[in-house]
Amino acid sequence: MVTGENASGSGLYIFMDSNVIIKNSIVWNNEITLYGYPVGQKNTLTIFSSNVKNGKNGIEYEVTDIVQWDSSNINATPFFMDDAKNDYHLLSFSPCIDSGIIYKPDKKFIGKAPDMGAYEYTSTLLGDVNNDGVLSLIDLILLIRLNTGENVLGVNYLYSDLNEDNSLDTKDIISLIKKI
Ligand SMILES: [Ca+2]
Ligand SMILES: [Ca+2]
Repeated sequence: MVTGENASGSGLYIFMDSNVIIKNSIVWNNEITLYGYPVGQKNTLTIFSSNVKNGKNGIEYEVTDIVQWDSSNINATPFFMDDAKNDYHLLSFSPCIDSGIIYKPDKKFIGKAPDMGAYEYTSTLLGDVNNDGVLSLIDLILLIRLNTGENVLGVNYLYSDLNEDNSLDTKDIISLIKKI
């Protein structure tokens, strides 16, 4: 994630014949610059599944550079918790939640897909196993699957432990049934 960097008026400088890939990131309140240094160098930027302020127009580059801009990118206010205080956790209604791409099967995320930015949004609702902000039958089914030892992708482990005894077991399932 690159945000609010003021040095040299830019968030990210790409130069010296670089080949940079940006994914699942937020580039906000600054810009990406592909810089032709030394003169005549060709830089390549591939960017996908990211939130870039002003979209492709937020990227400065020279004719020798290549920008591979993917349609999975968005240009939408990220709604950080408190960016004035450098808290870049996402608020529950952030468009960056679940908008990233699953690029590594073993890379952990919470919800349907990874979030853009540095932090995965975590619902603080106890029992919200699928991290969608509500308690429903889907959470119960996921919790039962977890309880059988299945490795379920995208679950909110922390908030699956309903009785907060540091173990996932039938007690949590019963507790969730009572809440739904
Ligand atoms: Ca849920
Ligand atoms: Ca438990």
